[in-house]
Amino acid sequence: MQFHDPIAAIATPMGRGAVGIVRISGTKLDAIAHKLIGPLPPDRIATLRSVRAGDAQTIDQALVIYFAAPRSFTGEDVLEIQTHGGVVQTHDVLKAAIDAGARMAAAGEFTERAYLNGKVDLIQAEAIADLIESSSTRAARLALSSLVGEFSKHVLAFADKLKFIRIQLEAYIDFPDEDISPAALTTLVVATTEVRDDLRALLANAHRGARLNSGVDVVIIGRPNAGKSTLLNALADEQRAIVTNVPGTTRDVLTVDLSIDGLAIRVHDTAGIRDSSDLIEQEGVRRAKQKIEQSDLVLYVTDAETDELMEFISTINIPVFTVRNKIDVDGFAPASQKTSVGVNVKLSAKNLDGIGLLRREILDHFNLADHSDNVVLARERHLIALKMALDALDFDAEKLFQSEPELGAEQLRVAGRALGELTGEYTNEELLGDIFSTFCVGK
Ligand SMILES: Nc1nc2c(ncn2[C@@H]2O[C@H](COP(=O)(O)OP(=O)(O)OP(=O)(O)O)[C@@H](O)[C@H]2O)c(=O)[nH]1
Ligand SMILES: [Mg+2]
Repeated sequence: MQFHDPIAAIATPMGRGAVGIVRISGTKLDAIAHKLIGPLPPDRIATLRSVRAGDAQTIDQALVIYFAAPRSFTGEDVLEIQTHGGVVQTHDVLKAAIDAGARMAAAGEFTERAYLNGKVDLIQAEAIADLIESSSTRAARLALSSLVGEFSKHVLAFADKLKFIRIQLEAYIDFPDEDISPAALTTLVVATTEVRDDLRALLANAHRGARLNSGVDVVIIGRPNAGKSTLLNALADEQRAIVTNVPGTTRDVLTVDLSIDGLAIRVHDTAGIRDSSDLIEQEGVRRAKQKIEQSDLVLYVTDAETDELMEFISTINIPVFTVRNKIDVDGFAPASQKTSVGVNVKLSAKNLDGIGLLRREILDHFNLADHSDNVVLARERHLIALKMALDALDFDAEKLFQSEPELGAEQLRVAGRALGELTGEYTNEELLGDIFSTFCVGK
């Protein structure tokens, strides 16, 4: 257990509430406690105390709980003071804690200490932030599963397996006169292949989880008057964009955040694409095209079987759903059909006919329609590390282990190291700074 100087912060949101919690963690807590609330109360027993400011004046009656190291969130001694949750009150108690010898905690510093003291690994520490930030129940559940160690468990198991294979391989390297026996070779090759396959599956699930975590960008494009803004409103379930029968109504990109079955989606409505002499419209068209590059999916809205945008659409190199709108006019039934580049959907945005179909196809496209439990809530950092491990294992094990076992062992080491960086077994200051600085103060 490492001990650090005492830090303090308000752990509850700013503003008025029934309680406001001031949390203190570190060494020398008894000295601070003495000035603040008298002797430390018994470990883990909620105790009512008077809280005193630096000038010995009583500033609050509060419930205090002392968590003796190492059985605390940070692994250090922790004192929690549950004040009456007024803005002034909570700040006064924090100030008193500072006057008594603590210093203001930096963002994420409590969690960083929990990590440094081995209470959580890096994936779990990140999951704490993701749980707090989660925008849907599904994302919250996944964050919790990471927090209790589900994601880490897989990663650690793979790392262990890789280490085991490497040690076996190195045993052969140490005795160069002996050829690796066919049976032993087969075992190592099979084990390596297994790890590689499992890692690939984990990466795929992590990709799905990353989308749940950060959301996806979907851009609606098409000719003027095709019904793009009407479609946005239909997806958003409210009248967000102006709809008129005047072609060229939308100019600015209008973004609406919505959630389909737990998937956070940013939908961008854009100006109808056409050659226009109107300066404002030209700029709108430029922005529409620019938005395509930053998106994960294009909804190409058209109200005819073909239009002059077709050629332009075929040059887009991200997935495109062709949304044939206004089927109420032509008398088509709502329908959807998967194609090589995306999906064709027939709907009426105005009559909300077929919108459910489109929603389902979007979920399906991002592979989130099934509620498989294997999804892990991943961050970009996790995807990179998993990919690095997978790349390191991209070799013909049978050939390499026989012909160049040293190189094989090195590749296994690199893969293991990438997994170690994931859990925080190997890390550096900069990475930790990046991760914990995004936390809120008091966490
Ligand atoms: N009959 C019918 N009319 C629709 C449908 N969807 C949109 N419209 C009508 O088509 C016209 C244009 O709709 P918008 O949603 O403004 O079209 P847009 O593509 O955003 O147009 P711009 O912003 O000008 O590019 C409006 O009069 C809508 O009411 C539909 O499904 N059926
Ligand atoms: Mg519009």
